[in-house]
Amino acid sequence: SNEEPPSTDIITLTRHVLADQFRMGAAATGDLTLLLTAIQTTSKFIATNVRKARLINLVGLAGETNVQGEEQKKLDVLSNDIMVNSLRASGKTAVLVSEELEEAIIIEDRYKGKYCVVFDPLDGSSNIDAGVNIGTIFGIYQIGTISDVLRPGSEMVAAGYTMYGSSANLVLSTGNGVNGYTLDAALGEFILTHPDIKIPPRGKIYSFNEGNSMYFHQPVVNYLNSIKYPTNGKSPYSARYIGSMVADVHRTFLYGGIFGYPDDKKSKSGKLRLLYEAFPMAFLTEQAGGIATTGTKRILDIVPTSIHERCSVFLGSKDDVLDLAKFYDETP
Ligand code: AHM
Ligand code: MG
Repeated sequence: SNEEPPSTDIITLTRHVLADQFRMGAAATGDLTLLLTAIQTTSKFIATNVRKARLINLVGLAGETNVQGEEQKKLDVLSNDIMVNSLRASGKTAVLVSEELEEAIIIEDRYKGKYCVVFDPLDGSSNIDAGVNIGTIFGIYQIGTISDVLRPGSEMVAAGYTMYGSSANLVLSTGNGVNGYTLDAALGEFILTHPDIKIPPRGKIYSFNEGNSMYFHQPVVNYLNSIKYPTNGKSPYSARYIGSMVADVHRTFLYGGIFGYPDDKKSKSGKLRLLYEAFPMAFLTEQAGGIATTGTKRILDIVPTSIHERCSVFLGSKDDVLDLAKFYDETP
């Protein structure tokens, strides 16, 4: 056969992150690598269960019981539980903030480490039951106390997401560019497949929920008109909207363009959550050479006032986001 022998020099996520830490020399203790190992494990667990969800009754409401009389767990509850358990057991965390939990979890002394992890265990909930791409989003701070959690996104030491689609893709930045890894299910390892992701400086795709148009503020309406009805012979942009932030952002990173979930007349602060949706994605966007803004200010500069607060989000290709920002500048 003409099949190539397998490479014996595969770059796993752990190997890649370790190499990065070696470069940092004495400053690196290996703690972040271990923490990321825990996150990888949760992503593998969630990926497996997303795939089996239909078969093992994970689809539907939490609190129901199955035919064996066991309590069913919704995928998002299950994903939250595995993340909390695994991050606590890693011994590397001090505080956990999850979209699924009203209050932050303070890790007991026995397991206490120096990192705070903010996460949305399973984002894109409206897509779960239809089998459409969903994902996990996470951000990591190095901290001491709970009050430290309310710090700007620019202080994150790492951020990433895992997209559960035709394959599981983990995209990660530890502050030195962005890399994408694909889960090799047979090996159970995330393998480097997308080294040094850079967002194209301009794209041809916009990704907004235009069903909210009647509530949009004028700068957003004007911007969308400008790309749908371009002057001087340019072609209009294409629309792509999945409704899972992870999938819409992932496509934006690879193909370019702009993703937006603005605040509007109805959702006064927007919909997306600052700590565990906007911050990690903004961190990755900037690390990949793009821009992430609320329309008027850099997302990573926002100082949070509460753990579940929301914010307006536009991110993607530099030139496209700058075009959008111009419409905000022009509106008094
Ligand atoms: P969720 O946390 O309830 O899943 O909501 C977040 C999701 C994002 O993934 C996505 O960008 C957005 O909500 C889509 O919202 P909408 O359905 O209003 O377009
Ligand atoms: Mg969410």
